[in-house]
Parts: sequence; C-alpha cells; structure tokens
Amino acid sequence: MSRRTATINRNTNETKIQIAISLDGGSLESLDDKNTEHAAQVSATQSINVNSGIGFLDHMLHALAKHSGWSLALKCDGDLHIDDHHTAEDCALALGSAFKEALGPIVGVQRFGHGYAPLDEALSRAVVDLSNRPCATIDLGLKREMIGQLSCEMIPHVFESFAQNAGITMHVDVLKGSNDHHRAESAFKALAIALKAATTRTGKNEVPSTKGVL
Ligand SMILES: [Mn+2]
Repeated sequence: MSRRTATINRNTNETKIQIAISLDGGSLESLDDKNTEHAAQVSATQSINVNSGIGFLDHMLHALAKHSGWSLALKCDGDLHIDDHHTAEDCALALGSAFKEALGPIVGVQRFGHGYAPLDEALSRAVVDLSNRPCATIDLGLKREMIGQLSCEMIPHVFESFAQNAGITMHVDVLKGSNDHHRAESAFKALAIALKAATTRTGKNEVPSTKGVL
C-alpha cells in the first residue's frame, strides 16, 4: 500500500505556512531540512516537526500527529505581532487541507472513528466521520484566558478550522478535568485516536456509504 501524503503551501498577508504530512508515518524529507528551529522528533515510524511560532499550539499539533500515527512537518511564519488568531486558525485550516489531500477519496477506509483519552484527571471524547461535510461541535470548558501563548478561545477555533478544510464531522467534548492544559491536551489526543481509527484501511475498495458516494 502506498503512503497517503500531501504537501501544502498556504500564503496570505497574515501567514505563510508549509506543511508536509503522511497519514501513514515514515520520513518526510521534503520539509525536514527547512524546519531548523526545533529538531524533528524522529522515531522508527514517525517524523514530527511543528513550528507554528506558538509553543502550546506546537505541543497540541505534535500530540495530534503522534497519536494519529502521522508524520508531520509544519512551519508557519505568521503575524504574531498582532496576536495568535491568524496563526492558530490558518495552521489548522492548512492542516485540514493537507489531511484531506493526503486522504484522497473516501474509499477503503473505516470512515467512522472515536477515541477517549485521559490525561491525569482530565478525560476527553472525540467522534469523527469522514463525511465530506464539514461540521464541528466542540465543548472544551476551558476557564483560563491563555495557555502559554495560545488563547483558550482559539482552541475550539482550531478544531473547527481543521474540520472545515478536512471536510469531516467532528464532535469533541472534554468530559472532566480541572487543569486546562490537561483538558486541552486530552482533547487533541482523543481526536488523534478517532482520526487514526477513521482513516484505517479496510482492505476493501469500497465507498463506506449507503449513498455510494462521500
Ligand atoms: Mn477566525
């Protein structure tokens, strides 16, 4: 089976983003050389290097990639002198586009997936459908204004923006937890587990829909 990969360049007056993704892990030589601020974290099966300019967003996208089984290189040069909004939103939009392009037609995959992830006292649930109909309902219940340099109000916006361009239905709920860092991180990990399940190949060359098309 060939790996499902994509490379994306997204440039606006607000952000300039490069992404390389493989939904099936492996090396990503195309971007590894360009992401020199942080060293890529390379394991036997994955290469992950996220440099959005926002540390906590990097941490969340790294967790998403790790537990989805992706290899991911993301570099963003954004207008952080204004605030974190454009950078966080555009990274999520570009990542959604890259995911959709790498996945290709919704054929021969599970389509539905769900995941639960605890992080200490926090527990999150994510349910996804590779529906080709963007829809996100996100309930994180975060109380802080910021986590690191990322506004808490941007965290649901990141999920929504990813779902928009990925073309997926996504329900993410933090079920419990008192620490906002734990709540947010468990939500990204739950989404990763759900996406990994939904994109798992069935070995059949079938569209998983009664309509015959997605
Ligand atoms: Mn926005």
